[in-house]
Amino acid sequence: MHLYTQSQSPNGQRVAVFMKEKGVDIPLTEIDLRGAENLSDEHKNRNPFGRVPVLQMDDGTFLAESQAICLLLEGLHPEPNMFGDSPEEKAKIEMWNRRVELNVLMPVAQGFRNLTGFFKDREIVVKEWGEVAAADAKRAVEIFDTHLADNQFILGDRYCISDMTLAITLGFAKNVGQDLLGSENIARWHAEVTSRPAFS
Ligand SMILES: N[C@@H](CCC(=O)N[C@@H](CS)C(=O)NCC(=O)O)C(=O)O
Repeated sequence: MHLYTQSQSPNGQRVAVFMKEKGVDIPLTEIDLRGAENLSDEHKNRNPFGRVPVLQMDDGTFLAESQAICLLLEGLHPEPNMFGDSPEEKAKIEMWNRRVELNVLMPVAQGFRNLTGFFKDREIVVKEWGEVAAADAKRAVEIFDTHLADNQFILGDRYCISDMTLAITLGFAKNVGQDLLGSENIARWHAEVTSRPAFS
């Protein structure tokens, strides 16, 4: 296997932290996003959407989407379990992970892209859209904060991939000027999650 990624990017971090949780080491190539290497024909041959991370599997085919890559690694390295055991637990983890991706990760990313213009060489940047997206992320994090008042982790006392996705998203958000770590329960939970060895 070979991983094409950008280690500082939130989706690159999702796979990197997941690999550490599993104790898996995969040789990797860093793709220069700033320099638009991800938009080259060579990379679009790996992923026509021109995004990272992408995993080249042993049969030579490519697997994109961080969650799909993590799911493959979960199947190959079942312990520690990060996607759930019972059908009910798996479904709840999927529910929370989608909530994180759709309501926090996506708006944080849109806020970053449209407020900083980081990718202005390849897309139209709308500052007002960035402001709306950042405000949407803030509102969603308030819901997570309320939830975490009564829960050690997102799924009660059970650490799972949804915690990982949210913690990485909020760490990235802080680095790009959207600090969403201020509320009490989020701060307590984030400190606990990021103290795990996989986050070191
Ligand atoms: N849904 C995809 C999103 C991948 C994605 O948006 N990756 C970003 C880095 S976090 C990227 O490649 N950006 C480059 C660009 O937009 O040109 C996943 O989960 O992997």
